[in-house]
Amino acid sequence: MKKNYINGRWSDAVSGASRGIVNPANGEVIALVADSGAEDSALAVAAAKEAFYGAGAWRRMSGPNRAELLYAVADTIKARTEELALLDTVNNGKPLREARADVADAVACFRYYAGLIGKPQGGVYEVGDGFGAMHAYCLHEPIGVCALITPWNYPLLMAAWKLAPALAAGNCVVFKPSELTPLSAVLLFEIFDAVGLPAGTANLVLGDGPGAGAALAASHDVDMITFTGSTRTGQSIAAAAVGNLKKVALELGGKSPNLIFADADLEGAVEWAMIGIFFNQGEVCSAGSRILVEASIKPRFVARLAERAKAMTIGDGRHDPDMGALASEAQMNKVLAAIGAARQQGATLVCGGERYIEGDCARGFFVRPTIFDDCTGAMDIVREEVFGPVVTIQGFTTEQEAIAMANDTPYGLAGGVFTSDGARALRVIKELRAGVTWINCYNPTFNEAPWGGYKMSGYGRDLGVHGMAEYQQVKQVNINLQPGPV
Ligand code: TXE
Repeated sequence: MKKNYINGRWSDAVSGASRGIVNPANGEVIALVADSGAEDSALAVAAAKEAFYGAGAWRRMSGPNRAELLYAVADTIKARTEELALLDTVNNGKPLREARADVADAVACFRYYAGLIGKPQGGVYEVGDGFGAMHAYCLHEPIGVCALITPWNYPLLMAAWKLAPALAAGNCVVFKPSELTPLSAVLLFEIFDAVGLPAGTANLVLGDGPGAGAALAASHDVDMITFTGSTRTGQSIAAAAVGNLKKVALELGGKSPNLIFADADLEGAVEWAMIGIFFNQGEVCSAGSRILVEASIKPRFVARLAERAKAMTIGDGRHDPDMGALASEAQMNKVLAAIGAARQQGATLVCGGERYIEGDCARGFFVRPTIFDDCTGAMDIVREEVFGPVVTIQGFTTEQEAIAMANDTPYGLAGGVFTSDGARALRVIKELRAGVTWINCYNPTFNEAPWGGYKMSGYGRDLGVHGMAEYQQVKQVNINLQPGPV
């Protein structure tokens, strides 16, 4: 039985409840984990609070020592790559090579933030002389107790995206992974324990959203909450956070446009569009799920994309197919329902459109790569996030029309443009209301660059120096340079 990690000790849920963790490739229960509730979150928050405001071992630790521990975390993750990758594959369904790439990214993320510790921060200001000669500077301080809640599509990587900067900044944290995919997080916390993070610095609560998660959002002892997941849950977290005005950072859903102009390299655009929508089974917040393609090349583009999609291998992630299982039965059913609604609303099914049940896959939660053509902006399949291997195609004739269609969404996480006209690429990107954009590529993500959305895709940024700043307060210090009466 996998347990919570609170105040440096492994513990069962207070209620004693447990949950079976399922391999979505075959429906088998592969582990039992603590199924925690609000009372467990409260214990974890109390431990983080004492560690931060009481003992203060982590925030008072010198920068180089804190960095050394985070480098040790990175080294140990790297050394245990195969174990971690296999856990994410059997728990999430993704192909093993993609899980290995996630582990490599997680290693790089811990190294990046360990490296940021001690880099110049803040500023020194010449200030007005209304009170005589004065001088000001800024301190960047940890926020305090941070609650971090992550989804099930990138179990280890999302943990790294949030834990690495939060810890590098000197905070004490309570981490709640998705109740569906907690296994790699448990191993990550074994690594924290092994490298010797001070007790209470990083706490792990295994439980669901309405129980363990909502309690973190509502707690008045949590100073900041950061969340990646659905827009609806993000809204409920933001509402609960109002109670003590804790800081909130949200990375939410998307319905991101991928614009293909007629002058683009067609083969390259098709390959990137495949990565844009079918990588990680399409369970990617930035997925290029709306392809907008110039009418003159649409038939050729769709034919080639369909040819590539139909050729994809599907299967148990451990055998490294092109595409693995969706993360859960519920997610598969959500995707199949969206496909059914699209057909009813008149979208033309080009390929896929059904559950994949060949061979051993009949027991798992697989969906064939699906392309819908002749879509309109009024259809649910174009408006709502599916979070699966389903892409819509719409045609356009002018740049203006393409931009208007791209921005016709409540979301604003990502977007891409393919063209050989450099000035047009820059023009279009400038008009896109989205936080993450690509030119002549789609989906590559880097620890060094900020990640986050506009509009209902949330606010705040993961990664880069912006990601570290999210977990910091800024304090101004004003110094009177001439003691004595004003
Ligand atoms: O997400 P939830 P679900 C989208 C995607 C998907 C849909 C539903 O469209 O089909 O959301 O997925 C925790 N207070 N994305 O229902 O509920 C929960 O325990 C605090 C996009 O699984 O958002 C888990 O840890 N926490 C996305 C996390 O929220 C709560 C990734 C995500 O679950 C909570 C995932 C509450 N009241 C889904 N309720 C992306 N942006 O990458 C749930 N949680």
